[in-house]
Amino acid sequence: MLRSIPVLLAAALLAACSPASEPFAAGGPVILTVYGDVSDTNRGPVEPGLEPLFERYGMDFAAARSFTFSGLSAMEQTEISVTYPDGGEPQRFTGPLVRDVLTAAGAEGETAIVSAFDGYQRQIPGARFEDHDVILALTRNGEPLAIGGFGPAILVWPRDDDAALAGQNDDDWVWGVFAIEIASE
Ligand SMILES: Nc1nc2c(c(=O)[nH]1)N[C@H]1C(S)=C(S)[C@@H](COP(=O)(O)O)O[C@H]1N2
Ligand SMILES: [Mo]
Repeated sequence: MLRSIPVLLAAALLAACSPASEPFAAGGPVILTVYGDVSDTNRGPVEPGLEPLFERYGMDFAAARSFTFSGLSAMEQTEISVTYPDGGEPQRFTGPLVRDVLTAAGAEGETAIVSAFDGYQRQIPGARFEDHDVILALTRNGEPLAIGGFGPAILVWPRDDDAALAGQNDDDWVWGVFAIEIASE
């Protein structure tokens, strides 16, 4: 009986090292996939029959950069206190700068097409993310964003602090973000 403990330990250690456990070691499920004109990829093509949401929206790629919640949380976080929705109460959002996420993916295109679960899409020039400290927010008021709410991530713009964004409406505040395509035009 006692002799089985080292065996179990060895099995557990082996399991911890096996490829099947890597997604957990890497921080749980992927919440964001950046595809299109990206050079720093970490996954291959869309898998037919296994990635129905990509297929539903006609998202096709040979390679892409995927990010887990933990991976995005481990990047430098920026906090933005801002009213959202427009005219609402101030909220405190945190997350990585969008430009840092795009840089991590090796994004080389001009435009980011940001897609949400519900099919809502916004085409945003990459320069907007250079000119403004926009974040891919993962938390609101200290709580991780939930799916069903704004989660897994929402684009948050510092419109109350960045004079050039004053009066911006909510159109580019995409919630439920799960994919970003980098395109040349
Ligand atoms: N995923 C997603 N994000 C979105 C929208 C949407 O329909 N889907 N609508 C945008 C607009 S136009 C506004 S005014 C705000 C609030 O829209 P909502 O009431 O549909 O959340 O979210 C913005 N972000
Ligand atoms: Mo809107």
